[in-house]
Amino acid sequence: MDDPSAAPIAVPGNEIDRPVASPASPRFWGSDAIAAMLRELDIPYVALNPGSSYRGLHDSLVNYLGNTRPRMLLCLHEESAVALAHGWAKVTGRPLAVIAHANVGLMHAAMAIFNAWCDRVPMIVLGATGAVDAVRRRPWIEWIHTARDQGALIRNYTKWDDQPSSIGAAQEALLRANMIAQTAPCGPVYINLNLELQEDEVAARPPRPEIARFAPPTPVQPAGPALRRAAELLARAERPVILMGRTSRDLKAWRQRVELAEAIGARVMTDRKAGAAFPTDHPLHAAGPATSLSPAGAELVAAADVILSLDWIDLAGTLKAACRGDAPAGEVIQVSVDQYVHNGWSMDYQGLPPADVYLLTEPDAAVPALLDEIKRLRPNAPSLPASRERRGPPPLLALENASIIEVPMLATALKEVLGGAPVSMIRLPLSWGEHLWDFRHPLDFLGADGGGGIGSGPGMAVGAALALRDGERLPVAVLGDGDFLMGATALWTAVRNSVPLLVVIANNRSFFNDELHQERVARQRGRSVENRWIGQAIRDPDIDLAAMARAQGCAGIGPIDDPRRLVAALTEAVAAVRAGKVCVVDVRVAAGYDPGAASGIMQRSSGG
Ligand SMILES: Cc1ncc(C[n+]2csc(CCOP(=O)(O)OP(=O)(O)O)c2C)c(N)n1
Ligand SMILES: [Mg+2]
Repeated sequence: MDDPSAAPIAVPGNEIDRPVASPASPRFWGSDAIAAMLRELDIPYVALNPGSSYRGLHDSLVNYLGNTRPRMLLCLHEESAVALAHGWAKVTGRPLAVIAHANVGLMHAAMAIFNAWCDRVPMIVLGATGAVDAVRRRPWIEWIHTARDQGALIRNYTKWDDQPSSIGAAQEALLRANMIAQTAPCGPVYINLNLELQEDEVAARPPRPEIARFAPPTPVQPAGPALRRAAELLARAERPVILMGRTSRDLKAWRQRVELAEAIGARVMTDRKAGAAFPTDHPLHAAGPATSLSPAGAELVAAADVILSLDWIDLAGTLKAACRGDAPAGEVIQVSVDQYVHNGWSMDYQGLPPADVYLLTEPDAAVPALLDEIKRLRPNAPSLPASRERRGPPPLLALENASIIEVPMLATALKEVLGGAPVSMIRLPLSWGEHLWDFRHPLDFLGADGGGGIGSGPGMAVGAALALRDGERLPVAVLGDGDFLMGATALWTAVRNSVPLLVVIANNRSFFNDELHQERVARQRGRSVENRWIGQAIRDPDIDLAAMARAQGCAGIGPIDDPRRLVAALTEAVAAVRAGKVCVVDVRVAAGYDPGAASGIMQRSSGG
């Protein structure tokens, strides 16, 4: 087993939460072996909210490993702990560990785990339960916090779970968890560590597994007839379209996608639900990034003779909407391994798309292979079309003349304040229009929450900002007020761990998305649309969001409701973040969605 006294790595922020050394002792407990495995697996942080069910493991992390590699990130809610690991994974592609207390902690974590599942991010969730042996259970509390099959709480939206009953089995479970979580489609996995396993003393230290021999597999490289057929279709296509869905944050893969589109002159559509996949200001970028299909996107797909889906989220729904229910005229090439995690409980797999060629592989592996073939078949790339006119945010002057801040003005002001400085848009609100911000790098935008579970924004922003901390990018999250309020206490963890982050709240004082739904229903039923705000508006009293931020040690600015004060407020905020702070700016915005964003979300395919 690894010697925990071996030199700790310099994890930034390591200066806090330093434990005093415990007396040297040869004694060793089960949880020590489990903690040591987390270090072996090179997991830098564990996000957690404490609980006695894992007090053994907690002790091992602090007193055996010295709270270094991994280091604890105390969160105020399990949902934040999971969201934090989710945000981290969105940037790095790597898992953090999360520890959730027996059943109740896991129940709190559940929605966030669902988000991680739908977003296909790797994550290792550890849990615990009271003594399996009833004779050993502490009265009352350990009985209510013991469940027979705890993994069942989240089994329907995790890739794998286990409850090992020996140290050897726990080591193997962690190796397997690490491997499965990081094999595409990535996802959360869960290991439940019962009390005996953690708290029983171990006479002999178990042998150290050879971690390198249990690494996640490398992606399958496409080859053979299917690859050749796909390349032929693309090389001779006249109106090819590429739907760029879930892709990695890898810059080389980004450039290869650009090269592929250019090699065949394909128009590209991108998705707001996924991270940036293609430069939005490239002449071939023709639609998106949108949450749902825009009219421009629909036109593009309907007119295409070949459609290449790079793990596009809801390909069937896009084709159906674009072709008004008819089968697509173009030939469809599907590149995705997503079906490996489709199960009988969650319908997040979406409709079943037709696929004339199906490459069961990841986009990052498929693109270079397709490029090689295509370059042979079509050595001369077509010339690029003229750049598309992109609307862009309103001019700065609009802020001088307006009486109320519209959401697009947030983009105007952020652009003014940030200039050309590198930024990572960690999250954008539902009200944000696709034309407001260009993405030119895979880290320019990180996508959405995956599962549509509101409240994830703050936690994900903290996790992503932690992963971005040592880079040059300014981490920015523009959150809805509803999203912020459900997860606001996640920010304390950022302050505590010196993670700079800018949060701008598009505060329309409402769960506005659902006002639009109520309006729609009232309209359909011939009832009063004026009542759409009842049970939705977050007013009377208005909530002082900046004060909620300040209460946790963030800088808090606002409420800002005067358009003329917006640039000054954001200038102050960016300076605070550049000085290492977490800064929250509460901006009172007019309620309203970008028409493109709103229409698709509201519509049922039946027209309802
Ligand atoms: C956990 C959860 N509860 C409720 C919803 C339903 N819902 C979808 S969007 C939304 C409103 C979000 O409000 P906010 O973040 O302020 O954004 P806005 O719509 O006002 O722009 C709600 C309540 C959800 N998706 N997730
Ligand atoms: Mg709102």
